[in-house]
Amino acid sequence: MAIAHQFAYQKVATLDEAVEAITRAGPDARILAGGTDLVPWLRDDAIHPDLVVDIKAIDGLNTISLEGDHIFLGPLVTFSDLLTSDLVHDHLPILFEMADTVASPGIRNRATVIGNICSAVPSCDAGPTLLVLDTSVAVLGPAGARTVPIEEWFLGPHKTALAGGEIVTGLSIPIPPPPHGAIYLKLQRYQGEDLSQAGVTVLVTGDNDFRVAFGAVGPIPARAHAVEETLNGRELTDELIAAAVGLVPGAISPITDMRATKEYRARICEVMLERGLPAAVARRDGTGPAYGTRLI
Ligand SMILES: Cc1cc2nc3c(=O)[nH]c(=O)nc-3n(C[C@@H](O)[C@@H](O)[C@H](O)COP(=O)(O)OP(=O)(O)OC[C@H]3O[C@@H](n4cnc5c(N)ncnc54)[C@H](O)[C@@H]3O)c2cc1C
Repeated sequence: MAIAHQFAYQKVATLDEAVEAITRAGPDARILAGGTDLVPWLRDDAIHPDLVVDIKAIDGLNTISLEGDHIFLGPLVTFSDLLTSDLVHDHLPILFEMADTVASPGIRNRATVIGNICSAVPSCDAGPTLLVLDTSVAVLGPAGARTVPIEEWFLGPHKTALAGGEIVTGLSIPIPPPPHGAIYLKLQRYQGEDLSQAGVTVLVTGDNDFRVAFGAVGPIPARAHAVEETLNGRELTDELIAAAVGLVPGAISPITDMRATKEYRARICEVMLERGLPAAVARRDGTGPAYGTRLI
């Protein structure tokens, strides 16, 4: 279907210009990054913006940089950029593993990580991983710059902490102190271009500090704090894994939709955590499995 809705289009040269444009236009303005969500929504008549502000011509927005003990991702960093970045491979290979599960190369070449969390679809693959990494979302708006902790970012399906006139200018991701291990498990109906039926990211540090976040099994991707509290500071044993898995039903609220039933989603989350916990610990301890290996 062709795009039938009429809207103004503005290509901007700076982020300040982008903020000015969307502030002037009011709530019915949208930023255009990779367009992999925005364009289908326009085509399907699901959104009706008065103005679309294209930020793709702004120089330097696809930067991945090391800033002290953080990795910074600019607003035009795509999932393909994560796959090819040496910084990501060396410091946060979990971002590589997550990006490798997203869509197909054609989509990954355009789809930005920040667009993914701005769309705030419950199944967004970036969500659980950025949550366990305690990411900070940098925002610029008419009142200036501010930072939103990722745990306060997702407010509901398609709802974020972004206020009127604001845009996201970057993600600051702390690198957990070495040694650490992490894993992202994503269940899809088939390997390839399919959204998550259920996903979980597990991160473990040298002190057995565990972080666990689920995606696609609730209105927002979310940390499982009760699961983490049970695990924290303890050596992983079969009994501890069983105790953590027993807490999964209370940590998620899956629904039935075209991709899976809520019962299947709930069960598969238990299986994924059961496999993910020892695998994250094994990665931390240098015994694999290699990042990118699919365990589900
Ligand atoms: C065939 C297909 C398969 C897909 N498979 C997956 C998948 O497996 N996993 C997955 O998680 N997703 C998947 N997606 C969705 C994924 O491509 C998007 O979520 C993408 O990451 C969004 O980024 P974008 O740059 O394309 O954003 P756009 O489409 O340009 O924008 C998306 C939304 O974010 C806003 N936005 C973008 N950047 C900013 C910014 N800097 N500041 C403020 N607002 C901003 C836009 O205004 C818009 O509302 C798929 C999409 C398609 C079409």
